[in-house]
Amino acid sequence: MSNEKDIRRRLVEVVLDLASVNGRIVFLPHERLDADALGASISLAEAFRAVGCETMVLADLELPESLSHLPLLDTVHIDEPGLMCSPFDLALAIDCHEEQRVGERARWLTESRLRGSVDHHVVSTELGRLDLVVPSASSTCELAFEIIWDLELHLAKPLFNRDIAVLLLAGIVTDTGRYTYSNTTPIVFRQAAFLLERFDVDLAALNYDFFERTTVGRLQFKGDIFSGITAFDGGRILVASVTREMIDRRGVTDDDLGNFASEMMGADGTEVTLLFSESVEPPGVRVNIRSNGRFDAAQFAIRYGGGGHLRAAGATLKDITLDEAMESIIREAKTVLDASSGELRS
Ligand SMILES: [Mn+2]
Repeated sequence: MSNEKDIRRRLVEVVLDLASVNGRIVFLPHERLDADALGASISLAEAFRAVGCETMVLADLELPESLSHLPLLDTVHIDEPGLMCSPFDLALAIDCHEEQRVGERARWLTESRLRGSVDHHVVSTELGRLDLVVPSASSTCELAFEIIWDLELHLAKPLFNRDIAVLLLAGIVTDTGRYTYSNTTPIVFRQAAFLLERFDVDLAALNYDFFERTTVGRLQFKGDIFSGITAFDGGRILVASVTREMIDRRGVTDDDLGNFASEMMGADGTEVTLLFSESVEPPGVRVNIRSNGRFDAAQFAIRYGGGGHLRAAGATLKDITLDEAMESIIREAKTVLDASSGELRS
């Protein structure tokens, strides 16, 4: 098995080869993209373009309002059926590595000459030669930083710029919960220090936009969700749910429900939180899973066709009602939690 450094070197070599012939590279952030997927996609696209490649970031839908304060959003293209463009030399899935996580856009992975990914989720499919998947990394933006750093050193030419700094910090700040989650390592602080020393980035404004800015409707929506929390297993599992009616009533979007699932983890004695929501695109029921690390959220999500990390994961179940999904997943979560507690006792 190749290690992370080998794969990164290989990826950089491929990019340099493509740069010498104006090769074409497409970046495919996962569906329902977040700051990390978008930040890494645009940063890498900018850096690879600066070394001579033609690049395109291709998202599945219009970008959510919650990301509208980020730079370079006008460089992002939205996929549509029959989108005409010449074939790509390299297609990279970003912040995911499975075809199903990019939905309809998976055709670009299969039709491109080379394919790969840059990701930090738990591996759930077989990886190829250009799949840089590092579950110990805080974020895909952390990996994007390393790739751009390698390119800078190799070419002895500055590639980071202020926009890239903002985008990388956006992904790192959100995926580490502003440097509070267990994935916050010395590496992320070193990267942040480098970016802040070199560029004038307003970190306080970035934090405000991601974590504090809200609306009255959103505050009321949060109250609706939290007032409906139910405790199972003596409070070890906390469950809440969101119907379309709740979303419509408050006039909000369901962009960042994961944050509510994380906030619920703060309740004393909680080991797992499950936040269920009726999803329109893709249709079905979404479950956001958070854990204190004793319950493997990633492995649990993979059973339902989802994925993620040890402490934070999610899945979307198709052709199922909210009640059905809740009943079967809560039952299964109890079984898994009981089994893992048994292992700890023995
Ligand atoms: Mn991420």
